[in-house]
Amino acid sequence: MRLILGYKGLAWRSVTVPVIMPKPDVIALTGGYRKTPFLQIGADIYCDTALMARLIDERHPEPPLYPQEIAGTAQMLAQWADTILFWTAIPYTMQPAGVAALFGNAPPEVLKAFAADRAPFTSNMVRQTPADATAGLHTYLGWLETHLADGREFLVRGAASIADFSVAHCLWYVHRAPELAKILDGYPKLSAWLQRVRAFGHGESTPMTSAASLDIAAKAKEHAPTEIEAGLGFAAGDAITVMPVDYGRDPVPGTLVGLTRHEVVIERRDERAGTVHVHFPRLGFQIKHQEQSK
Ligand SMILES: N[C@@H](CCC(=O)N[C@@H](CS)C(=O)NCC(=O)O)C(=O)O
Repeated sequence: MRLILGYKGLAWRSVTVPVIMPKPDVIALTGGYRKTPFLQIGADIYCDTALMARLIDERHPEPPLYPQEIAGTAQMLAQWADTILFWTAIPYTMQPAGVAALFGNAPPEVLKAFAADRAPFTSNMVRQTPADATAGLHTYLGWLETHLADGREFLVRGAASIADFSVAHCLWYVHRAPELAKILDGYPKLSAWLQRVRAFGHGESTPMTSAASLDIAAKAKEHAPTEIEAGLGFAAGDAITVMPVDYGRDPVPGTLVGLTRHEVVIERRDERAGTVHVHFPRLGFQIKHQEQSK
């Protein structure tokens, strides 16, 4: 997301959230969605990078994230990166050399608390061993290298797109641990491409506290306009829950105020953040009537 903000040349404010639960100020805004990152504009909260990227592109169309002629391929590649490549990069980075680079000299309690916090995320997966993840990552890096074999600058037909940012995100994890980053040396075109994407920078970011963020939500006078498309199975005012289907499956309850093929929006009230609209992508999220989800 930061590279996308850099690509678009945007100024933004940044709130650092806790690495593990509890995250009371996050939950005040999202209603129970705990993943990082999310985006706030006033009292509208946008969860998941797929939706955040779409929103930023709608508000700031140039340069485009989804150039028309490659939008389909770019989004398929981005979805592959966000799921398959991500869940190969993570176990690859979580081997001892990666953990040492990420956590430095943190005491063992910190590592234990982190492992316990994330354990439910992978409880339904066959966890890749370092050997599995290394083999898988080599295969995927090889595939990506072939995309760039003709000397193109960016992954899909040479034009920068969402695909570049989704893939770069996964390789950022790999890149942060110098010992493990050596795996990239075997892929010179991909390494040069990663430099190119990272050169977009992060835009202009100013730190802000979570208290200030809650205050902005509480003081906002209006919400972004939403619509409920007919024929999608739910009606305005329905009491629903929205839940990611992959991992971190915390259902968020609220009143339906927006539903399209792209997003679902619920309204909820929080003592500190006021009346908040929480937006989720439709894809990859389950919507249920509240009585069904009990
Ligand atoms: N599909 C989500 C995935 C986000 C995700 O898995 N984030 C990780 C950190 S990179 C996370 O939330 N970990 C748990 C946490 O931060 O509490 C997205 O694209 O935003």
